[in-house]
Amino acid sequence: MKLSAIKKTVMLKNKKILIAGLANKHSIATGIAKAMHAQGAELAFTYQNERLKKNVEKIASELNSSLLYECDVSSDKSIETMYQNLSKDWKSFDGFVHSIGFAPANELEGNFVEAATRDGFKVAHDISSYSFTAMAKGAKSMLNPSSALLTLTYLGSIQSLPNYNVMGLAKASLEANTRFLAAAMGPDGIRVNAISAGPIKTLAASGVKNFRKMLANYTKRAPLRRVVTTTEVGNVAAFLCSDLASGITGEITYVDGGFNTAAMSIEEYED
Ligand code: NAD
Ligand code: 0WE
Repeated sequence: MKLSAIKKTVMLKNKKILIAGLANKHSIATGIAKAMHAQGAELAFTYQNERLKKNVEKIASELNSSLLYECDVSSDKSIETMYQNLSKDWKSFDGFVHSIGFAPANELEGNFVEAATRDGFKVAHDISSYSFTAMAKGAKSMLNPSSALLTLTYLGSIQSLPNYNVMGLAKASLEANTRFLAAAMGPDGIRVNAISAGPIKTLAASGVKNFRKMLANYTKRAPLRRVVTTTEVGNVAAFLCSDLASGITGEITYVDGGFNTAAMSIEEYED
């Protein structure tokens, strides 16, 4: 057979993927959902609360999905109910995307030592890291072999920067979580990975002091001299959840225009 006669296919054909963490059209989860849809995935969505339902419904319908479930990851009961409801529509599925992070706003401003509180630490680690484990635990019995789980992290896990504070600690935990989940679920053929995305102006970033200045700084140092888009993060997410990435697990993949690889740019050096 001629090579050109080989049937071309998309990366996520016959894959059912659950997306958690979509708040609006700017969300990283939205970029991921669009990319996965473009690669042929069937999608289902969770939303945090009634307030966000309409937004999620609109984007889901544009991506041919009417599978929506409420899930507040701070509650085991809410996660359990979500999976019970999902199981009525999907007997089994092929993975989920965890695009959820939260710390109380007062933790994300000013000197780390002064801003840190026991309760802020607890909330940040609970919502931003433990929830990934909790979602994996709940999904386990429904996941097909060759499933893939994915979460979103940030450079603040391995390098300090102003204001990110306790979220840096929570992301370090989330990355370790990714490796331990990969080790625990690998024997069942389930892969677990994280994408470390560069800064993107989403809802979670909109309240952050001097975020625009940070982006300007970023575009100076990043080898690509620009910020990344949710589309670019989405495309890598689609790859990592596809069988093309069947040999990759427990990894943190940077989608940041190379920022983490550069200590200084020529512009910074010469200024
Ligand atoms: P976003 O505000 O669009 O998404 C955050 C989501 O977390 C929201 O959908 C919100 O509903 C959800 N969430 C928070 N608490 C929850 C709870 N208790 N239960 C269920 N859901 C809850 O912002 P985003 O930037 O798309 O963030 C998605 C992920 O990407 C986060 O983990 C964030 O840390 C990570 N990330 C963001 C950036 C960035 O610069 N925007 C960079 C790297 C990583
Ligand atoms: O992970 C994030 C966002 C994290 C985040 C943002 C908020 C704002 C609103 C977590 N919790 C909250 N809680 C709120 O009440 N990012 C990677 C984006 C981000 O946030 C920063 C950053 C960057 C980058 C905060 C300070 C400094 C840099």
